[in-house]
Amino acid sequence: MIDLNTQAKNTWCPGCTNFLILSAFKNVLNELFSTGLNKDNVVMTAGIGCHGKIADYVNINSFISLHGREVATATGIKLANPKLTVVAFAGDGDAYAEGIEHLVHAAKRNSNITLLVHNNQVFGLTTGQVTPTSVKGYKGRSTPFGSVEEPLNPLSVLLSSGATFVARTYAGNLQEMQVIMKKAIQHKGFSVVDILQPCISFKDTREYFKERVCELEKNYPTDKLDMALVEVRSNGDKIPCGIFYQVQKPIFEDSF
Ligand SMILES: Cc1ncc(C[n+]2csc(CCOP(=O)(O)OP(=O)(O)O)c2C)c(N)n1
Ligand code: SF4
Ligand SMILES: [Mg+2]
Repeated sequence: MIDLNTQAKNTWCPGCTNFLILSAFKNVLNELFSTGLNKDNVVMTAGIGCHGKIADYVNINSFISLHGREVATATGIKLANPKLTVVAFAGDGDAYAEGIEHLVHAAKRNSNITLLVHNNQVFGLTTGQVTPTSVKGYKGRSTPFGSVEEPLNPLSVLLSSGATFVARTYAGNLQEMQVIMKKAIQHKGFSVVDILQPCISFKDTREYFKERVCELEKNYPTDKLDMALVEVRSNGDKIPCGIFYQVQKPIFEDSF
């Protein structure tokens, strides 16, 4: 077991579900180290926001980018040195608002990187403004009378853009989150995990998700794009989590 803790003081709100993502990532890294991955060959990038602080709390190579630029940075790092394992951490505001153009193109290119999105449905660090995934009616700093927009479905956008590994998980289910995170990192190609991550200070969705998240069926076929699009768009009482889609396609860095 490698000690991945750092000296940095953790400034997340006490009880924030980001702590679970941090634990899951450190556990997954240690599992990967025990099967041969070299710590020096791992790089994490992060955007700006509460999520971005995660780079301060893991003792590996890291690069905190501009807001919404963690995917562009990760793509560049991987292209410059393809032997590195590159994992980008983003917020929902970060990835799906400021950075969405980079996201779409990274998925289209099938860059061999992993993106983990802390989707808390708010701009957390700046105290609760609306983001593309905020629910209709959400009342926050920038929408005091309630958001009038329908939320974006990021996984539908990513599937349509060409991502070759698309998954959703819930930060409250640590074991499942770890399994999916590890498979995403091991996937050869652009992998993305939308992590439902309640922000307990500005949008506490813990009860909401606890009642609704469910696993995909055991025999769900992960190579059917049409089926994945239907599943990620499902809008019922339950919120399916798991790997919706995984296929092998030529990788950007190999073809470049
Ligand atoms: C280009 C740019 N726009 C706006 C900001 C201000 N800003 C800093 S953090 C943040 C919110 C981040 O929200 P999100 O990406 O969802 O991450 P969270 O804090 O929720 O983890 C914003 C708007 C900035 N730093 N840079
Ligand atoms: S504002 Fe929300 S996301 Fe940010 S640390 Fe606090 S609880 Fe976590
Ligand atoms: Mg957010």
